[in-house]
Amino acid sequence: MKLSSIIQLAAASSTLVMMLAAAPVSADENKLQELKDQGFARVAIANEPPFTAVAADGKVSGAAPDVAREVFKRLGINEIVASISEYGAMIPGLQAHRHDVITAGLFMKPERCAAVAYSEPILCDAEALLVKKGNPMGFKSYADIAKNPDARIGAPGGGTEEKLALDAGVPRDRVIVVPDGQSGLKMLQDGRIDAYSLPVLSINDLVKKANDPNLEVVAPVVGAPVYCDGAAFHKDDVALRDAFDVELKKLKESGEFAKIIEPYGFSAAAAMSTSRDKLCAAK
Ligand code: 6CS
Repeated sequence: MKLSSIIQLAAASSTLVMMLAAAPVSADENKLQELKDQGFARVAIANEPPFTAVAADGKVSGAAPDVAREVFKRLGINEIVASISEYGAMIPGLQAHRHDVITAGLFMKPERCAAVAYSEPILCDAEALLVKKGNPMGFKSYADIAKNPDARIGAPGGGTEEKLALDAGVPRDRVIVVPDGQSGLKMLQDGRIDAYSLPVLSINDLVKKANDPNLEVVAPVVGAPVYCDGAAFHKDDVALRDAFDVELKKLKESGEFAKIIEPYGFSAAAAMSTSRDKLCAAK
């Protein structure tokens, strides 16, 4: 090869190397840096203990924000700033960039997995029904509620329990959207609904605080799956999600993950025994 050609080739390849070196970091990789510069991550929560909770002084706790806070700290993002949202509004809020991540016990299901970038599993739980003492209508499943034309069930708007009831055949006008646990409890006590459905740990927390002997918990709801949540990121923020997963894995392996979630009643083993891929594929 002539010397002049070798020189041209060398010049071309060094230009190429310089172009690649200067290539801008993709928007995806930038998101982590953006949050580090911002100093906090904006998280969507529901205020449904023990998954998520906001105290009277505004302090945010609950297993999901506590795990997220610890993981983000290890990523160099020292604070989380929470906003309360209805479950059905969380994904649209994330897609509209009003939140950086959903850390609320938003259970992984195929349709949600298609809309967000979930982390690996964090909090798992079965479903429960809160009913009057003695379970007078004999509910064991959502199908039982469907079969009784007088039965009304309360559930979070856009939540898993609302969809399970509708899918079991409960007509829309007998599935009552309930904004929060206290409202659901009151509606049941006042006889405006005949069952209130949330995950088992949420119902148990509500009953413990209600101190009402006329309540009974039906758990688990027969035929309903055990679900697990993950932190849910915008579809464009896969690099941030992957960085979150690296630190979440270390937390799980060190035993610190269990130390955070098990005092709330969650099982670290349950989350570590499954995966995002399995949960997102589940029917
Ligand atoms: O993911 C959901 O839709 C459900 N997750 C929790 C923690 N509570 C109720 C909600 O429907």
